[in-house]
Amino acid sequence: MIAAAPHICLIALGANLPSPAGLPTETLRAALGRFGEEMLNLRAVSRFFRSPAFPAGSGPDYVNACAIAETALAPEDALAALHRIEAGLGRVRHDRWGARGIDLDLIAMDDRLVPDAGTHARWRDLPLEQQMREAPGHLLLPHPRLQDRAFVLIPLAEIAPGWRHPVLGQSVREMLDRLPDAEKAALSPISAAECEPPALAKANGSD
Ligand code: PH2
Ligand code: MG
Ligand code: MG
Repeated sequence: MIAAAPHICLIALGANLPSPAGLPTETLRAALGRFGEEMLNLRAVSRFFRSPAFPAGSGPDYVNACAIAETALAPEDALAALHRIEAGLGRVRHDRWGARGIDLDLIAMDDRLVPDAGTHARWRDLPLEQQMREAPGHLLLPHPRLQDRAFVLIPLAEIAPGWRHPVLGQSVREMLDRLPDAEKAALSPISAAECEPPALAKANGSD
């Protein structure tokens, strides 16, 4: 039997509280170390960045990063896998946008639009005030706020600058270029010694 072509997942990682794995940099490393056992084969990891919490003043600074993983899982199953990794690292879901010890967001899978163009447009265009109150009860891909978030686009531009948004038609690099300079300047890379990523899976290995 010929195996189905794997999907490329873009995943954003964030943490701004300690977890059972330790400080945010240690928690992100621990999360990345668990991808393989969830059939998410790690292919690339960005540097780790410190970024002020959004909305401003909502909590301690975050550590943010992005990763590329290859998987044969369907989108809902990849999301469930990320939720299991979060749960294994002590994530308890509290407030929307509240401080958290680990947050793993599925940002995109290939160039899929999930669930459909109309639903996606409604969430993408939601006014900020409503974004604070409403959360979609289902998976949306690409992540509806991707194009707005320097803390996602800056790390993502290190590993997937040419990935193109299936609705907006812009690459990661182009979306990043459109963000205000002040938002981009607020992120700073964390020294390599503090956040060395785990070894990547071999691209041609038996994983
Ligand atoms: N995640 C949030 C809310 N605010 N701010 C930063 N800087 N980084 C995040 O990852 C982040 C946030 C909700 O998931
Ligand atoms: Mg998030
Ligand atoms: Mg999340």
